[in-house]
Amino acid sequence: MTVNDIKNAKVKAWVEECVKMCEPDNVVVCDGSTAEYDRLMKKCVDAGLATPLAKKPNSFLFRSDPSDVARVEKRTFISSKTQEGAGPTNNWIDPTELKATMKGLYKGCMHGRTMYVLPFCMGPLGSPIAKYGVELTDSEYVVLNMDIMTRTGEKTWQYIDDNFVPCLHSVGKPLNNGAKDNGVWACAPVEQKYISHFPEEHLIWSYGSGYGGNALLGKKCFALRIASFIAKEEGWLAEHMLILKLTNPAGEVKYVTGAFPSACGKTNLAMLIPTIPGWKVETIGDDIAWMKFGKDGRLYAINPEAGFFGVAPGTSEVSNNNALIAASKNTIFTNCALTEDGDVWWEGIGYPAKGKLVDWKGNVRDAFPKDKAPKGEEMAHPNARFTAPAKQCPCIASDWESPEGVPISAILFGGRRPSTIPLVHQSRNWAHGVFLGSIVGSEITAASTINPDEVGKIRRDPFAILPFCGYNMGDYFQHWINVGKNSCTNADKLPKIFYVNWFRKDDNNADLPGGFMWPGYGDNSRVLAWIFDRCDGKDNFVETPIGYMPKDGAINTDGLADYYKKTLPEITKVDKEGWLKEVKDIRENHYPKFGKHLPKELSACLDDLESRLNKA
Ligand code: SAT
Ligand code: MN
Repeated sequence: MTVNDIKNAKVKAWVEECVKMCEPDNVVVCDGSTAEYDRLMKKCVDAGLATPLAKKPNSFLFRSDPSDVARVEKRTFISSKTQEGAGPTNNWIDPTELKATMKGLYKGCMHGRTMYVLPFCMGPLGSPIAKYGVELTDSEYVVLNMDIMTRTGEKTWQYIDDNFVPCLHSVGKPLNNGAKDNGVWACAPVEQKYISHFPEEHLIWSYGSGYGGNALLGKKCFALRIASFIAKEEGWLAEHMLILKLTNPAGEVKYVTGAFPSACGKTNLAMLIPTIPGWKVETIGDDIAWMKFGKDGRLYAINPEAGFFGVAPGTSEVSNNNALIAASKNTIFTNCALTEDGDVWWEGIGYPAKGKLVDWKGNVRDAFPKDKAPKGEEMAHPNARFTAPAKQCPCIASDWESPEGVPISAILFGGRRPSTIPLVHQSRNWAHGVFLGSIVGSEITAASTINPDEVGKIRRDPFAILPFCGYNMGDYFQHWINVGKNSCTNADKLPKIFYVNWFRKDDNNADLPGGFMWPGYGDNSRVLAWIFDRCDGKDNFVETPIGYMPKDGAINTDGLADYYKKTLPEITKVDKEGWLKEVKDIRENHYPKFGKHLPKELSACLDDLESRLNKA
């Protein structure tokens, strides 16, 4: 198929316009076949950009440029017509100005390269919730990853109409006069990177980065930033949430979504292996949920993605064996270390490496005797990733591709908070739940910054969507409030909302591995079980100033190490002083940012929380 064969006139005209601007040497319309995947991968291997892994069938390792290892939030723009439209938490440039700047960069940017035309679907093909896009890119790496992360290929064209989302991407490194990449990852310097969104036009322009969320435009750019804007217009929710299926020992099923910032364990939670007998967790999605009300008044979620772009470091047999199996074949690894016997290795993989390793920068080094390297000297970049097909996950739910989605009973919010926030608490009602989402904070991780000095600082990340909200965050809060109001006749059908924190720390307690007061991973099933029963209205809670919390003995502790049994009371009580500080920070530093866009329901919740704490 060639560009001339594209039936939709709008798509064809847009592709032709971009070809004229970017001036690629060739244009290829992708067919999504295995033969095409193999051909493009071979091109990457021959060019010295990818290494086949002897130990993992049909799997390859890429090393990116050291400046192109994560999303670049400072270079990410929500270019709505007005700055108010983008709101206080997004970078904004006037769309006319931004387009002029970027057109200057795009002019001739694909010299010496091929432009790939890649039609894709976010969501199960033909699902009433799914949406369609076309990505134009000059990166084979992007095509290969999009093949895993989205539904692509010729069959997609029949669904693509004038509502498609145009996604233009270039690595921003033209090869003039026969220049070659010579095995070096192509990208532009940081100040020339632009990850731009024009929400009113449902348009994405990305330039200068080949990495993850900057370049696989179906993911953060479309499925979150553009989709959140569309969702507000259309009355649904596009969220940075995992989706899991939870079955209790009686065989009853509930579906749960959870919003956590990047690299806070969404993939691990979505694939958790429960440590309490009789419970089962299966995966629907690990990063993004699109939720719409069904005819029965319940909220239904689909996973718009088809693969996992998971953080590799820290993934081990203990932390997430299901992810290891999902990524054991047909997987792309990025910025992991390479072993002598042709396998990947990373910090926290669960065993020390032997002999020599090629680190993520391409240097050959002696393996460390332990499975952890000093900060800054890691063999794998802390944001190294695996891109694996979701269907390879051993715990993928049988209904993960259900076109109408799965009905959601509970929504979790969480982040990395070493103090104050307890293990779990439940909101009193929907508006209070929106309040909890709005105050989420977390330590910064390597996924959200390319500056290692920022890692570990706490920032507010409302709904874990701070870097991914395509419009004014105050209006986004209001949208959530409205969603609850619109279904007020069905308030009992709305999901229940919880705030969890697996990351409380006590650095003075030598018993605790890593200083963490809760084991996390499979033991989070103990909290999920409490949440499950809460959804059924069981009497397993106490009322506190911050919401409903587990009553004594309501969290199953069978088989939990003694030192965690000792920390449990501490992390399941209200830290009054800590919360009063929290209230002060929200009142002085967080909420004022949103000005008149802040819903009055949220200031009311804040006042209410403060007075309840003071009375306690
Ligand atoms: O944005 S990425 O897709 O690169 C990963 C993440 O930050 O969640
Ligand atoms: Mn994410």
